[in-house]
Amino acid sequence: MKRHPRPTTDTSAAARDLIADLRRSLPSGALLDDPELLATYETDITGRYSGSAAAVARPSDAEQVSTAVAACAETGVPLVVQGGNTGLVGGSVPQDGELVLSLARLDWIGPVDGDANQLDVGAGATLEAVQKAAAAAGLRLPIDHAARSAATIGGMVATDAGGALALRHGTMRRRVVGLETVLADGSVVSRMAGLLKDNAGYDVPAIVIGSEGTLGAITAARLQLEPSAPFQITALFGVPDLRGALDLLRALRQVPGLEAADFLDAPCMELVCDRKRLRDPLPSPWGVYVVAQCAATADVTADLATQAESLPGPSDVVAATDTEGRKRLWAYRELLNETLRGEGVPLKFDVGLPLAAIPTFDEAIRARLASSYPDARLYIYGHVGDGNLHVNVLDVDPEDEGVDELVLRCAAEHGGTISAEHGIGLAKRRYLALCRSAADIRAMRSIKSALDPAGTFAPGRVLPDPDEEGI
Ligand code: S2G
Ligand code: ZN
Repeated sequence: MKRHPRPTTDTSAAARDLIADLRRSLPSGALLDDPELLATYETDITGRYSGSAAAVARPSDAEQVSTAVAACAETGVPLVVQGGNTGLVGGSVPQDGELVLSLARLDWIGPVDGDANQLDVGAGATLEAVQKAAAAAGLRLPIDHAARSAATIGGMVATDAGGALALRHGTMRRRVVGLETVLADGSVVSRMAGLLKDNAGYDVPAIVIGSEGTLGAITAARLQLEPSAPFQITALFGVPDLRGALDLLRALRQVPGLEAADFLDAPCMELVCDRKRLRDPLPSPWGVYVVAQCAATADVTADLATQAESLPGPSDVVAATDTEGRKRLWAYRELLNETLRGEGVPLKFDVGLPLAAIPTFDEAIRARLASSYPDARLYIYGHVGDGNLHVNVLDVDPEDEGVDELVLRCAAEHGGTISAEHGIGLAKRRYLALCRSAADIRAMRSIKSALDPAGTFAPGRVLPDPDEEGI
């Protein structure tokens, strides 16, 4: 388990001042400092990142968030903002001595604005709760991923989360039409009108979206919903390899309403069928499995069949249009993450690649890992439609950063990014220069020093230490 390094300043005295301050200024029950109660906030979902919190503040509204942030600024104790603690890059758990600012209690969901098909939600509302609220109004929040029951909207906005539907609907950024955020001095910037055209001044909310809690604490968002699609079909294809998956994707783009094209390789399918006692989805094994989904206003089954028959290479397919049938087909893909966590501490990578580079990246990463880590188990899955691969490596010491550099360098060499949707956090900050220029990183530093000059928000996340820039 990688423990966060101790922050440079001695925070024990400052932490005591902070705790005393917050005891006075927050409602009772809003501050936890009993070590027994802190544990769940201190370790991430993979078990790879952990630290010890000075305390956990659990405000229930933006004003209390502002109070907590101002107290941290006053006492010099850094903070880490936490939603559902489903982050995967060590960005949502404390370094030793930090305050965890849990926004889970800001879980309110407003009424749907039926004129604009928009919805105001608190940062602590879970994705699943918001999806249900939208469905109750005959609408849809077209963003989804397997951690929906725990992941919060605030965390998803802070990381500009992607998920399976980004292929057609874009990432979280495209859903946000209003934002409220608390900045490092405790001031609250609120733009929740939801105007689709509003270019009055700099777009401060746009800078905070995707900043992973390093520029502000997001307390609320206004989300753009879409009308529900009356017809949905999920099809699970077997193809020989990732080149076959790209041929399939090209064909599926002709089908109206294509919104997702996820994949899993043969080791993934074998593992999830074995550990979750699932029947093989197709009569014979394939090198790669693609789970595609279309949501349309009319039945597109025939269009899908036509495109499936047009493929240049061998393939097989099983499809479903009913809710339970579609869930069964998605289960192979959705159960993968918990299955992999059940095997030990997975080293998880989330790279984005130009589509054409995916097969050569896949070949290169397999060869390099086999040569440097012959005993490692490798599982590759993700969202082939938007070039986002999740490379999961098991049976390697979680402290061994050699794997991180090998995978991330390989992605950069293939013209890709070291983070497509999970973010940089603490895990990848050393590698940012692999895919961002020095000028780009300098601009990021200017933004950080302008909005958080004292480094109150999440120090050490996203931006490399100056001496680390050489990677
Ligand atoms: C996925 C979810 C997080 C994980 O399954 O698409 O982005 O555990 C991942 O890898
Ligand atoms: Zn993903």
